[in-house]
Amino acid sequence: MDWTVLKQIIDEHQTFLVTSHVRPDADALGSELGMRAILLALGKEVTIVNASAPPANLHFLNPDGHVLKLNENITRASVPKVDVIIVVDTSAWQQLGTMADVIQNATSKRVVIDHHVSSDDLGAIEFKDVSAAATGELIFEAAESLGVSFDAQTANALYAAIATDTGWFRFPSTGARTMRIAASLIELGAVPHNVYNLVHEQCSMARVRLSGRVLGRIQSEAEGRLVWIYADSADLSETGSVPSDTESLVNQCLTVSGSEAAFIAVELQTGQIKFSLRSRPPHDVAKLAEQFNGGGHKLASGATLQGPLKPALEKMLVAFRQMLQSSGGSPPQS
Ligand SMILES: [Mn+2]
Repeated sequence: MDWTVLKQIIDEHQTFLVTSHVRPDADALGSELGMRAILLALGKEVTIVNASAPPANLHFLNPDGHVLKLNENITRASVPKVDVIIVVDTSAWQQLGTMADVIQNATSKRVVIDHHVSSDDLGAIEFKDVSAAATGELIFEAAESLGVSFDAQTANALYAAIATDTGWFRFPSTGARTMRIAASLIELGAVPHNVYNLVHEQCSMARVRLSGRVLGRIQSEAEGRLVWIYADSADLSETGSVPSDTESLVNQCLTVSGSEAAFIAVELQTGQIKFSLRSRPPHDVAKLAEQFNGGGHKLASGATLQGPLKPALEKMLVAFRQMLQSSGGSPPQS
């Protein structure tokens, strides 16, 4: 990636707003905080505002409250009018939630730094690399080329960004580049076991109970090539869990031998059904998600359908059967 244009944009402007997608994950937050550190080091003013708050297990990434939530920590009217808006870890209007409108109504120059396949034209100068395992990698590389180093707290945030987006360095996106950057972050003060503990080992009893209940009804389709689960509103209310407690359950489906694709459907309080979709190569669930106005990565994507649950599940099952039929994949072992 050539970062000279980014350097130029930063050199020529003074005020920046950094934002990312709704329901920000560690890559979104780590990338925002990394970008903030870069801009501060270069003497710029920067504000981070998102449409939604970080999930509880990622609050540790934002101990000083630098990541603001629109309409909660900052009113729309007080979002600063900046020279440049930098969008990290998404390039889809829909993923920006209520921030989409803020961006559209601003006269600021726009920059996108992202690694997702799905993308809209945000009218931005794009720094996009779909081969990057995380946007955090791109932020690290941008910092290197701009001659900026990170303190331990920011190194931890970027380590969290990369570790979580690669499933702790095991997804196919993990390469030598990923490991080199992770090593550099450790040298800067990131502590891997602390990050893992804070992200994954602070669960409520409700969350673990929910996972037992939901995984207890795991089902397969298409001779075991598709494995899927759902969580309905009773699962959430009776265990005392929240929708974000279902995160990562879908990955359990892909641990079943012979599985090539997986999904979880989660019934939200709004009545909408939120799907998280997973696949192994050569299947492409980003393309599948697009049928439902969703998107994401080839191997991990998402889409939200209208309820009720049952017809939404049926629609999704049809789409998966079609995908499995058309992209073949490995035949079951005999
Ligand atoms: Mn990401």
